[in-house]
Amino acid sequence: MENLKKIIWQSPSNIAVVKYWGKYVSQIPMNPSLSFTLNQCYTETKIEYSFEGSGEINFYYNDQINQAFGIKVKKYIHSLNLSFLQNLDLHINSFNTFPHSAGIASSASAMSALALCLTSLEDLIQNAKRDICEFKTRASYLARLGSGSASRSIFPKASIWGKVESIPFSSDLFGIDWSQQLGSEFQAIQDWIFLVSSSEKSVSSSQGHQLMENHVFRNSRIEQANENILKIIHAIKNNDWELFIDVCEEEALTLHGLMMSSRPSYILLAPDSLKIIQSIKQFRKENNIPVTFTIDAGPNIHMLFDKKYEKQVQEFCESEWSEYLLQGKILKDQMGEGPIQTT
Ligand code: 2P0
Repeated sequence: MENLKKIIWQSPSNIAVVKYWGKYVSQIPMNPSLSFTLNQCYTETKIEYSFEGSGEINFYYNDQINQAFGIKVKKYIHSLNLSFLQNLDLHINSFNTFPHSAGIASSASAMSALALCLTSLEDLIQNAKRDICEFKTRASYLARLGSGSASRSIFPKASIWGKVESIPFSSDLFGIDWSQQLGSEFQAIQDWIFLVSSSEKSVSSSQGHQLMENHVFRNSRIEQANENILKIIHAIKNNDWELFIDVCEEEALTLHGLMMSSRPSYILLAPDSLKIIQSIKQFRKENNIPVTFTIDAGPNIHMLFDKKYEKQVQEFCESEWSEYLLQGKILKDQMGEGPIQTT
């Protein structure tokens, strides 16, 4: 395409400690969720656009046409009904810094990066004078429509998505920036991800959310998540790692418990997932170090701890999980500052 202009955003994945699991129509979550924004695990998306077009969209992943993603992306963009796109041709190219479908929320980073590009394009073409706060809210709103968890990736450090009565501005429609609320002991959270398996997930998140619709524990799960978000907010604000650990692990194991008790049921944890969980608990108990874990909808284990314990955690990995270290199967990430526009 001639006369191409471009927009590039890098947007990270995030890890939820109170989990979004179950939704109503239009991507409205059944319960509020809270996540930490990651740093190293991100998607970079470039949109090149030209004005003389007819609304054509081409999607490339790593510079190669990707049919499966392309269909999803086109469907998403069309569903947004953005009138300013009518006469634009879009040439979209994306890459991830981490293996997609590895159980690291790739849809969160991918959809948030795309939504940020679209929001920038909207600003540019409609000459909108949005402040940064309004810009992020709009991007988060658009990201949610692509993937619920993506609504939280827009913000630095920590985000809440879903209405919580006691949290001003919280909403089911977009995530909010919760970075200012972190206690001093939660300023440097590390997330070391044990890549137990990087094969395709046996159940997609969309299928997983659907399983909640008629789940026998549905109402008690919604109640539990609403209680847990208040507890974890209290814990993070007040540097209460003990309470944080309790809630974090309850949420992770509940998510898998819900999948195991769904109809049909799914077991996404692998033998190593359980071994890693047990060894983290043992390490915590023996050394009195506040390290915990969470899990997404897959077998990988996210080990969370404060940066000041990095040396001890490294020693733990070397002694207990050396084969994981040697094979590059421990991805060392940490809480990050959120998306960056590079062009
Ligand atoms: C979360 N997950 O809160 C939960 C915990 C996975 C486990 O949100 O259907 O890809 O695109 O809205 O956001 C994964 O689900 O689902 C997810 P859609 P999404 O991070």
